[in-house]
Amino acid sequence: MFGGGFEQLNRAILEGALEETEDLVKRMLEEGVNPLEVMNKGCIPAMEKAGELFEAEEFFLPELIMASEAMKRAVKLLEPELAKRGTEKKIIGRVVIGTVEGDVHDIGKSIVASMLSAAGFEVYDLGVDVPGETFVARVKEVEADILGLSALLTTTMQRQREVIELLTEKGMRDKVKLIVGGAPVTRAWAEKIGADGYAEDAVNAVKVAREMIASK
Ligand code: B1M
Repeated sequence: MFGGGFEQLNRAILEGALEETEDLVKRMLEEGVNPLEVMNKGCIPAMEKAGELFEAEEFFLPELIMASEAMKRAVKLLEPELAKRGTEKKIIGRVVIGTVEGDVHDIGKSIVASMLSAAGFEVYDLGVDVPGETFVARVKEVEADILGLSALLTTTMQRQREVIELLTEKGMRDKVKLIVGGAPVTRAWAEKIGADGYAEDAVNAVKVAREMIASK
């Protein structure tokens, strides 16, 4: 069912069909499909399409919310399977992650958090709409190696810069490596605001985080 199955799952998510989404994901996992492939081919394209339809005003907020809800159900089923595939048992580093203040988009950030966790990082996911002060306090409290800031809106990208400024103000900038990400975020933006790393997706976020730990 794989090729067609991914399309079917994309459609179910897009339609916000919660039960169908869950059934399809469960079936794929039972059939031994790689959970990362289910995520990348069966789920993420549906959210990309939802964004396009929203932009074209063919989708409005209620549809977007339903599609997100279906996506979250899929992610919930996939998370433990992704974690099981994590080969490293030893904790390789501590990561504090969250979506910046004013921004409630949590799907991408949560995928990044689960993948980091599966890769052997101890992850402190602070959720969404997280004030800069909260990030800084948590980094200090858990002595994080890495701070990950997600932003999905062009307006909230600016908060990433502010968190970096706050870390500098508190004399903590050299204590933690910073990764930024989210749909509008680019490598150029990451460099401009002085972040240490940028990742376009969850797989790359793990790669960048590993490199950061290795170079410490
Ligand atoms: Co919103 N939204 N949304 N939304 N939403 C976008 C971002 C938008 C591009 C849609 C559009 O117009 N095409 C647009 C932003 C435009 C802009 O800023 N220029 C937009 C808008 C405008 C809004 C509202 C303002 C709408 C309104 O109210 N009128 C509002 C804002 C609310 C707020 O935050 N204050 C809003 C609300 C919502 C919902 C609540 C309905 C819902 C979110 C539900 C939820 O998360 N619980 C929602 C959704 C679902 C989307 C889209 C359609 C999909 C986002 C998503 O989940 N993608 C989105 C369109 C789009 O992005 N194509 C859109 C799937 C996810 C797997 O990808 O999040 O990109 P992504 O994460 C990826 C990478 O970016 C990366 O890895 C992830 C996995 O591969 N990544 C990182 C993410 N974080 C990372 C961190 C890292 C590293 C990599 O290191 C730390």
